[in-house]
Amino acid sequence: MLKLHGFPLSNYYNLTRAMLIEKEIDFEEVNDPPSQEDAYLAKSPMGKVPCIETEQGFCSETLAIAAYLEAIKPENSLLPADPFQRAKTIELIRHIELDVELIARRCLPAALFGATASEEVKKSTDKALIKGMKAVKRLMVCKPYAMGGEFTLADLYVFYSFGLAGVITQKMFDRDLLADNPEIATLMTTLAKRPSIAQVEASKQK
Ligand SMILES: N[C@@H](CCC(=O)N[C@@H](CS)C(=O)NCC(=O)O)C(=O)O
Repeated sequence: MLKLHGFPLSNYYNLTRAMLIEKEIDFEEVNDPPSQEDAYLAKSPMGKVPCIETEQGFCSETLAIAAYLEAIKPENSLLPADPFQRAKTIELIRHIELDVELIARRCLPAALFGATASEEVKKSTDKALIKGMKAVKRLMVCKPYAMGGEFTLADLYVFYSFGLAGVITQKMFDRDLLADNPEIATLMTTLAKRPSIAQVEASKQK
């Protein structure tokens, strides 16, 4: 059986758990926090979570894991069949990850772990986040899902990446990441009720 390594404090681990549930793929969870130890780096070369363990070996990076899962089980697809729509879905995912989540993460140690961020870092992060949100807003359809009528992998990124970026934005800049984006805020509420996401979120409370 496929094994998922990581820990539930990670939004990417939770995103991947929801993805496996959506695709109805059985998996076993292995509690593995991020680590720079050689033993873990052999599984995930940057020491990040999640990674999966298959009969052929380990694979890290959530988008790579998603591609693998789509290939081994095309049913319950989380990517549109139409090639252009599929490319647009991945385009949105990349912008969410690179231009919102990773930008917000610059302030993660200060927002959640008591570190300090310089005024310069705070200012440049806030500015880049506003730019990134404008970019993703241009791509998002929100009728009702991120890419339109179909629930896709992009919705899982919306929920888990904006969730984390929202917490950081509130703490660091005292503003609501989605204040100017009511359609995305409505989508977040819809996504919270999605059974796969609700199941993952409920398991975090235990
Ligand atoms: N690009 C990676 C991001 C994964 C990631 O950032 N994981 C975080 C936890 S949410 C982590 O392991 N951080 C530890 C580190 O950066 O060393 C993916 O798509 O899976």
